[in-house]
Amino acid sequence: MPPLIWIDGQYSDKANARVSVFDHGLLYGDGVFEGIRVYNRRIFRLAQHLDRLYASAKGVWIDIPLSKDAMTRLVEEAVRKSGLEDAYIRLLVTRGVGDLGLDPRKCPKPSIICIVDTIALWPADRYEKGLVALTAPTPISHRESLSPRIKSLNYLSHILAKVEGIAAGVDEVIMLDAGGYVAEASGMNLFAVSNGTLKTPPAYAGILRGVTRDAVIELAREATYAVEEVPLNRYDLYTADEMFLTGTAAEIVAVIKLDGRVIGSGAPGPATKELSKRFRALATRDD
Ligand code: PXG
Repeated sequence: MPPLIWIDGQYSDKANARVSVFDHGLLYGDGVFEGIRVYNRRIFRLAQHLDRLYASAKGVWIDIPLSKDAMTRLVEEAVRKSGLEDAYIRLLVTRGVGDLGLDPRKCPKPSIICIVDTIALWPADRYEKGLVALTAPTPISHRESLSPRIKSLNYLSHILAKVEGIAAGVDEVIMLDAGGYVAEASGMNLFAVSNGTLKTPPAYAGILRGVTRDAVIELAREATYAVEEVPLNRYDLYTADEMFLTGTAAEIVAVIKLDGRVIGSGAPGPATKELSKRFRALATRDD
């Protein structure tokens, strides 16, 4: 099924979808976005994604020219029209078309783009065997610079980290914050499991608060795991029984080696497997 694209009121196919070269989203990365999954035609946690989108926009002083209700209807309609049962939605709001200067006052109206397509980050064997990861030399941006809580179109530090991992021949990278604590992966949140307790860095500390992260915390508590949102350093990851990553695109995937150290048994552990199962059940349930 080909991707379906909606740009400022018009549907197109991939070959015909066009944006202006004067769009500040392209010129400056001036915009915000969401990545959202559809399971069995149902959009997973759309309201939470839209809350985050509108909060990100507020964080960068973009006034989205559509109410949340209208945006909900737009995304639902695009998914329906795509005909896809399982899909990945990329929803963007850019500053809009302006001139070649930074001044956002030259951009009269933010542009809205909604792409409905599919995504697969890893081949199936990575979900079965787990990922090999490395700490990236590039840290995430300081929370008082460009807050990592804002899902902005500026992904260069995360992409640099990803490239550093690719150059080193690993599957994924772990990024540190300015204080040396572990923050997140290139596009995923991270969890360590030690003695039946899940630990993950606190959202306020300067990471993106993932929708999948929130769902996994809820599922883990339902499954009677203790969950702690605490600052973690690499030592906590090296010595954990299990480690896994969460994200809309990646879903849940184990990390079995970090910086050359084998994590736990060197295979996806029981908590990772149980939470993956519970996550799939939650995402695909039909009610
Ligand atoms: N941290 C960052 C920096 C992200 O970009 C997540 C965490 C997970 O959040 P959700 O809400 O999805 O659970 C993300 C989102 C990719 C890719 O190709 C990943 C994201 C967005 C776009 C592309 O890996 N992850």
